[in-house]
Amino acid sequence: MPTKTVYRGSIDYIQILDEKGRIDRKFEKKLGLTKKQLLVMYGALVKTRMFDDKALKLQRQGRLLTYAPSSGEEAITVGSAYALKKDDWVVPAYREQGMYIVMGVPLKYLLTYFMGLEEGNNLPKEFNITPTAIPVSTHLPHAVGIGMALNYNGGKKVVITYTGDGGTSEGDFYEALNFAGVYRAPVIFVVRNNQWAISVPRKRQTAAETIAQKGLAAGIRCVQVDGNDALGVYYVTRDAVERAREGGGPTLIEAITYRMGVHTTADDPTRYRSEKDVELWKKKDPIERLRKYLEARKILNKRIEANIANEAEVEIDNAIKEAEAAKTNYTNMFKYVYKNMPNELEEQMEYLNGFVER
Ligand SMILES: Cc1ncc(C[n+]2csc(CCOP(=O)(O)OP(=O)(O)O)c2C)c(N)n1
Ligand SMILES: [Mg+2]
Repeated sequence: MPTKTVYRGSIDYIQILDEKGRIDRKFEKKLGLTKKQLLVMYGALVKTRMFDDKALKLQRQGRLLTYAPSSGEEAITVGSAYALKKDDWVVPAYREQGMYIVMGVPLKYLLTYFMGLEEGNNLPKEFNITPTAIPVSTHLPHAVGIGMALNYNGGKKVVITYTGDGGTSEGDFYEALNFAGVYRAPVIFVVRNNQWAISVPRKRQTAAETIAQKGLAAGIRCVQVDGNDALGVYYVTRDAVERAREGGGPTLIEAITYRMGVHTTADDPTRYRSEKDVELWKKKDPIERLRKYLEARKILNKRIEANIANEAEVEIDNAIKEAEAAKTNYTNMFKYVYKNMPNELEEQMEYLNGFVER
């Protein structure tokens, strides 16, 4: 028998649209989204999926380097970014295509990045979005640092940052949560739990029942959401953003989804997982779900659907043309690592200069 219980935690789960696209009525009013806003959100999901399909084809044709698709996970990045203001900060990893689309970043930047050109990271000044971070979770302490700076400056902006289920096994993840909790930094951590870290399944990452509960030990609000429900993700993120703006500190959101395709174009999932799960998750598709709901409300019809697809296609095709015409200055990859370039980098740059001239 204990003398007393000193802590008891619980994790709430939110789903607003079920797998058949039926809405939970008690949330519909609270969401307060207009028909136009719902269509914009739907359009962003469709554009993200189309971008992915195109990018995969480009990679197979040798026109992009390694690419990390987000197919099936679009509701997480679209729904969460939709809760932000344009000048909020975003600290992404590498599978957040939907976020860039919602924030209005021209698609040529994403393509240029995946073509291996550093210029793709150099977004127009109007965006407070840090460069793509491939090293898993190393960007999370940076997000917290930005949050602490925002607090220090006394503003009302927030930071959102993304990582994967595997990313929550990293020390950087726990360190970031700890600092965010202690300093009540206005940071929203979004974990895209797609069940896989390349070939390592979620069960081999952690014995914890939920990933969300990892925030409890850091004294952080945490919540789990159906990551294939764009409205649910939007709702929990908006709540977290509002709290953070008002000084309520950080939130950890675990969004449950499934990685429908390859980890990256360098991966072959048939070597380590069964297609059965993929088939099961197809029925939970985030785009289908919102489409069914919008059709039932007569917000979406075949004509609007065709317009959305046409507009997205033109935008993506133009972005490909722009990206393929982009010029690169390879010295950029040396220039912005340190404020003052150390000798060894300078030597490497000079070596490459000689190589290029030959
Ligand atoms: C620090 C570090 N270790 C290993 C890798 C190689 N790597 C790239 S992605 C990845 C798995 C990440 O899985 P998860 O966090 O679940 O994100 P997902 O790719 O599923 O979106 C690994 C191990 C890396 N990029 N950085
Ligand atoms: Mg993962």
